[in-house]
Amino acid sequence: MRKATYSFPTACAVVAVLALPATAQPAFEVDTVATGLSNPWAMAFLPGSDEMIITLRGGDIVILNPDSGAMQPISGAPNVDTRGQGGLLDIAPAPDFTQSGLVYMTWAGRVDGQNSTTHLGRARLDREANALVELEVLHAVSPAVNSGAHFGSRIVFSDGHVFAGFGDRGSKDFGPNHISQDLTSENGAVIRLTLDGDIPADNPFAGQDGTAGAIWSYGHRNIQAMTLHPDTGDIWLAEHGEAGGDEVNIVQRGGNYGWPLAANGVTYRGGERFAAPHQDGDGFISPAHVWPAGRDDHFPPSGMTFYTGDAFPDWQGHVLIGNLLHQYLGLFSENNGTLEPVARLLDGAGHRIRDVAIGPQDGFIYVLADGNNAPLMRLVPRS
Ligand SMILES: [Ca+2]
Repeated sequence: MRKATYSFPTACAVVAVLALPATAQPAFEVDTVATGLSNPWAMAFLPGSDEMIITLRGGDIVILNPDSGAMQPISGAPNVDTRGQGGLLDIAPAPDFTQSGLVYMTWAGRVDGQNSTTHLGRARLDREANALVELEVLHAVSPAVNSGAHFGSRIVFSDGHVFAGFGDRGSKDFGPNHISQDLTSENGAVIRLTLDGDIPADNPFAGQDGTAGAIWSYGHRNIQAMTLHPDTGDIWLAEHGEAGGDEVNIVQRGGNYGWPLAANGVTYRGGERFAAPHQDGDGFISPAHVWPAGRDDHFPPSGMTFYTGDAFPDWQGHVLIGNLLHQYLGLFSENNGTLEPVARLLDGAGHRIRDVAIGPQDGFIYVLADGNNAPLMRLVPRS
């Protein structure tokens, strides 16, 4: 395993005061909670504690106290394959974390020879030993592929099950045999498993010949965000398109989300269309929101969450989505499954955004940047 390096954080410091554009948005300050994170990918607050757990793509895990800035490395992370976009990816405490201490993770791992795939596993956090112990691989996405691209991935818990979303491994076969349209392939899909990693008998394709029973929805390109709607309980996800065509989707059981047969993006080279854009009646589930083709407009998403805290009352029920390429945190209003852009937060601050979370106690907006010397920031209302 290749280990990344990281440094310990400095104490919290207010580094900038940003006011939003002239609309009636609340002003906020940006605290730097920690600095020096080496390619962080995901963060989650640990229920029953003041701490958060953060993955570093190179294969390390740290626990951070966001108020003191104290950071503790945690041993026992899985072995990861860091080629390309691989490495240690998402992390999420189990629904019964306060009793079980279990955390679920996804990562890119080598399977055989040059072939790698996204793994879903869990381990128990022994906080006194600063270790993850009893690591179990619950599922390895099939088939493994010789590619360093598009591993996904995110984890959410719903309905007593674990859901995880994956990518298409960068396949450029834009026809009907694409890996995301192949029901024997779990790439480019959302899967649903029991918390122990078994395939539930009531999954849409379970028990059918020529299908992978773990699949819940398919026809996705590269899922980078998954979160639950706070009122409906629906799973929302965000996925990267080709050049443009980035999408937010509301996940339906057995749904086909169209990639690459319906796509609003264009090819990276030359910018030509390779598929009809999503449209009603095409047999695919249209996105809740789609960004158009064109490199200046597109919105390669990272983490996504609904705002549910008390610190920014005007933003209750709004959606926050990180934008990697254009380096801001998008704020959107949501109404009956449609999004409207409201503001670009942290625009001009110079950070690719990797993940976003709401502090369960303080309601502050925690924003994890991307990069080899990345900060964790939080947005705090300006008093
Ligand atoms: Ca789609």
